[in-house]
Formats: sequence, structure tokens, C-alpha cells
Amino acid sequence: MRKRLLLIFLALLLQGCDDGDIIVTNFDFEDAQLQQCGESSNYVFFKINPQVNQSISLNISTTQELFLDSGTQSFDLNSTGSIVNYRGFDDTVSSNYFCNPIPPISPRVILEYTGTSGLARLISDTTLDDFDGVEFVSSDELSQEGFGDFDGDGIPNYYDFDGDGDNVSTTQEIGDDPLNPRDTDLDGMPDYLDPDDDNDGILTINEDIDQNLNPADDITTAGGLPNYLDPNLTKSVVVDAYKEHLYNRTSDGTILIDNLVLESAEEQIIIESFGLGTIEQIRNETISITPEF
Ligand SMILES: [Ca+2]
Ligand SMILES: [Ca+2]
Ligand SMILES: [Ca+2]
Ligand SMILES: [Ca+2]
Repeated sequence: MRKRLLLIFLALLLQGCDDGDIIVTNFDFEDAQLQQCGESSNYVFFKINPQVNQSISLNISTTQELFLDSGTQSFDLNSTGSIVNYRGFDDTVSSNYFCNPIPPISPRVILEYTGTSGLARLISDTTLDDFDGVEFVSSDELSQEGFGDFDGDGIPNYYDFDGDGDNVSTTQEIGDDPLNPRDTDLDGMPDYLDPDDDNDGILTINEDIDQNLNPADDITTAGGLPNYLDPNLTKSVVVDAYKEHLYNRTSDGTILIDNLVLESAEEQIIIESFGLGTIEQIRNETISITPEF
């Protein structure tokens, strides 16, 4: 980070000298936290240096959702859409200035550079998790908590909270010790990966007598186990739907701007590579999806 900033300072210095104009020595956002507001069609990312009442902001004009998946989304800066503004103010500036649809009258802008050229790269580091207690394994194996899809419902095991598709969540099936997951019928397949947990020939999903997509609440023997865990109870119904699945998505977002050209009425600043910053957990949300049976 320090190296990159030195480069920026160098760029500023050189440009200033070339033009024989004012050198902007205050361009310092290293310690400022990147913040975000706005939503689809106009996202605003900004940093404030309170010591000198300056800000740098990036407006991204797009209807795309940002930071959904791991990878990079690139946006060209131009005068009509996505744009960078480097501003100085005559007084303290707060996040309100950027997050209000109509900017407040005060503080007044006393220094203004506009960046209409460059490429903003939004880099997302996204994690999906079902928090089911099974440790992630980077593997395609069907029976491992990785990219395989054991039940073929379209959701990979690592964020499928019902990996075997029997409508009983893994957290309910795994037992007290995830390292030694419960295996009711002792057939070597833990319950969370066993579509017929009691090995009575009736699939767990079909031991859901009231067909409410929850076999765990079907208990024929008062005070006993649910039917799907009792091999002596073999009543079967046809269930052809999965219950709603929930998982969590978190994304850390980093923004880099390449070949940023900032222009004021008097001069031009060129920054080859500018790290605007990172927002950890710019997304942290629960997703619900009902897979097709
Ligand atoms: Ca699955
Ligand atoms: Ca299950
Ligand atoms: Ca088993
Ligand atoms: Ca069964």
C-alpha cells in the first residue's frame, strides 16, 4: 500500500511540475476508510480525509448488482455515467454529503477535480456458507463438503444446508459432534448424507406423513423417534418438493482505478494505479432459494 501511494505522490508531483501549476500535496486518503451508499443505478463509494476536509468519491452508474460473486466487474469512467470526484471543502464534510440525493448547501466545494477517464475495477471476494457444522473441503467429491452436489438439487454441498435432500437440515442430522456425525442405521453413511436414515427401505423425504416438507415432526410413536429414524415405522407418502433452503453470502469488496485522469479548470492529474480501498463484508446477507425437485 505504501509503495502504491508513493507512486501516486510521484505522479502528482510530476504532473504538477510539468504544468507549472499548483501541486496538490494534500491528496492523501491512505488512512481513510472506504465507505459506500446508494444503490442500483447509482452506487457511491467515498473516502474522507477530515484533516484537510477533502474527499474522493466514485459514482458507479449501473443496474448490475455489485459484489455478488467472486471476480471483477469493470466500469469505464466517463462524463455521463461512472465518474470520480476529488473535492476539497471549506468545512467538515460527512457521509451525508455523499448519501443524500440532494447534497447539502454546506460545506461548500472549494477544490474540484473530475475524473472522467479511467477504468474502475470492483473486485469481490465472496463466500457462500450454509453454517451446517461440516468443514469446507476444496473437492468435487460428492460426499464431501465441497463443490460436489450430493442430492443433485443444483446447490453444491458447501452451501446446501440439506446436503442429502431429504428435507431434514444437516444441522438436525449431524448430531452433537460434527467430527463423528450421527449414523442412525450404522451403514457407514452419516445421516446428513443418507437419504434413508433408518434403512427401512422408505426414503426419509417420504416418511413425511403430513407432507409439510419436514419429516422431523412426524412421530407416530408418542414420545418416540420421528418415523424416519425408526425402522419399524414404514408408512410412506409421496413428497416431490424440497423445502426452502437458506445460506449466507459475504463479500469483501476492493476497488482499484486504472489510469485515472483527474481534471480541474487549471490542471490534470494522472494516477496510473489507484487503490481506492476495501470494504470488508460489503455484503452479508441470507439468501433463500427453493430448489426444483
Ligand atoms: Ca445439493
Ligand atoms: Ca438432510
Ligand atoms: Ca446412515
Ligand atoms: Ca427410512
